[in-house]
Amino acid sequence: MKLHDVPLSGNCYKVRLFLGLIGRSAELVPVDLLAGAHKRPAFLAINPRGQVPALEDGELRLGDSHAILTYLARQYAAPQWNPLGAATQGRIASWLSFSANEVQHGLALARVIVLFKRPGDLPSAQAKGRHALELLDTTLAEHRWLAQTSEPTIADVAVYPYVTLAEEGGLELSGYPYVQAWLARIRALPGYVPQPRL
Ligand SMILES: N[C@@H](CCC(=O)N[C@@H](CS)C(=O)NCC(=O)O)C(=O)O
Repeated sequence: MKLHDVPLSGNCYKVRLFLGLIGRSAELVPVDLLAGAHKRPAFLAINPRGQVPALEDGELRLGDSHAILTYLARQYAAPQWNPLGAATQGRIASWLSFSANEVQHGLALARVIVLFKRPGDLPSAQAKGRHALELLDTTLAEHRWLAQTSEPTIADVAVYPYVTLAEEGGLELSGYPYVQAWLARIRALPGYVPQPRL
């Protein structure tokens, strides 16, 4: 199995983290975004959307962090990570969408503006990020894990990276006690791997 990866990418970290939690490894293939390697034909043949992460496993070529988490959970992980109950499936899909929308356009965007000096509207991204943190804190005040299960699922793995990196986007986590407790629960899981920092 090969993971086309950028070490500082939170989207790639979702996959590296999940591989660690399920005790699997992948060959990490570095992609040079600055050199535009992700827009060249060799990479587009793996992920036509021209983004990392991208996974190769046998004949399968798959882009998008959430698609990859879903595949890995079904193919290699214990059922707890993506339980098949209808309500749980609905909740997991809802959190994966939250990760791709509120988190990506808020916490992740604020981080790339601050950390990588990318042009963008920082106050707007931070406001969206704070809104995402408020929603998370409200949920986590009542539930240990996002999908309201007794064990963590891929919903937690998808949302964790950009929340734990929120301070790199200028967002304080001190006002969100339930989010902080959830971050600590994830860090305590067997197989947890940290994200490299700049
Ligand atoms: N929805 C995608 C977003 C992936 C994404 O935005 N990847 C960034 C790196 S974190 C990327 O490849 N950016 C280069 C580009 O979009 O051209 C996912 O969840 O994997």
